[in-house]
Amino acid sequence: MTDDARSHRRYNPLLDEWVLCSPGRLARPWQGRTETANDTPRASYDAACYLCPGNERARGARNPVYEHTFAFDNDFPALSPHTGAPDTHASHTLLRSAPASGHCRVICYTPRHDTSLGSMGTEEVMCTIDAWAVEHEALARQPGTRYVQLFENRGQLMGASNPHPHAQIWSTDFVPTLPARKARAQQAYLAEHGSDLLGDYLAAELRSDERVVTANAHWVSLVPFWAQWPFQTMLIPRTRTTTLGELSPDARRALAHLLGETVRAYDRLFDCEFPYSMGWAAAPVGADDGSWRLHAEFLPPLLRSATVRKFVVGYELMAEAQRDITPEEAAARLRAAAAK
Ligand code: H2U
Repeated sequence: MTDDARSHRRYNPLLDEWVLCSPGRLARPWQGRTETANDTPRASYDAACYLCPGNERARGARNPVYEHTFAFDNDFPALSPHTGAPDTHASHTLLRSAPASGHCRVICYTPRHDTSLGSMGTEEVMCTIDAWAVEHEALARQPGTRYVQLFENRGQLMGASNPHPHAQIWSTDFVPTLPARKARAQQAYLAEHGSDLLGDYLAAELRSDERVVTANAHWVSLVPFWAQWPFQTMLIPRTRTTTLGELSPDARRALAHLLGETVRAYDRLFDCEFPYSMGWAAAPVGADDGSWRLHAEFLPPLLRSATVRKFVVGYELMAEAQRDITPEEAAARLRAAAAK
């Protein structure tokens, strides 16, 4: 067994958890499930799409004939602005519940049904970034909002209900589990080292250059040292910022470039519309103490090809996150795809 193929664990300082890395396992035979690559070309307008301009949505509302971005209240929201159910299980300290309220919105990136962040022009991606920032700020301003999470599910494999390019944004009157862990980790790091965790991490990655996929004057895309998903990437700004709204016009343009490059590299890797969940990790609302650095995460499920995915099952569900291909190899393959 080569050194590279030796199993080891890597620490994720943002989530305070370990990932088991077992590079040798990729040699195992695969007779399990293969997915159907679902890349039938789409038309630029689909009369049956709930998100295309002018169309009626599932609950009867009609979309305007929008020309750039379009955001609306989710017709099937996971949270409502009214405070959730009272604590009905208080009869035992182990049976805890808590009220939860918030808003859920949908953001369409473009009227075109057949595009994506990888094929849209830079100006269009900038419009999308602006819409993300505006929506984030509007939800963050609402009284009681403590966190705003923006995410995009791309592809049926990741549960996207519709191929029209869009994201969802949910605000909550609580800081959800993972952002709360990230906040604690970044605060503890600042208290101990006097600098921000992701800033120091980025500096270390730029020195080694092993896991960087693509970079420009404002942003870096890399496969995190502790990545769980085979081709997971993280987009980190070179200057500490806490929300998209704080980005200068130059930083937004640079981000638009990097987003396009990232998604195109994914699409070239296995020659398919690469499925992923992508999301923005902004600081909790009104809580900037100098520790949090804005970042985006792409979590794509594909492992060996357009049709063989990673399953998070068994050991990973019971014991610890695990990956086969090393983050360094994943980064090298994504770098090559980005350079094509
Ligand atoms: P996903 O593709 O990630 O599921 O996002 C689409 C969202 O759009 C989903 O949350 C909403 C769904 O509830 N939606 C509407 O609000 N109205 C519709 O008519 C269709 C879909």
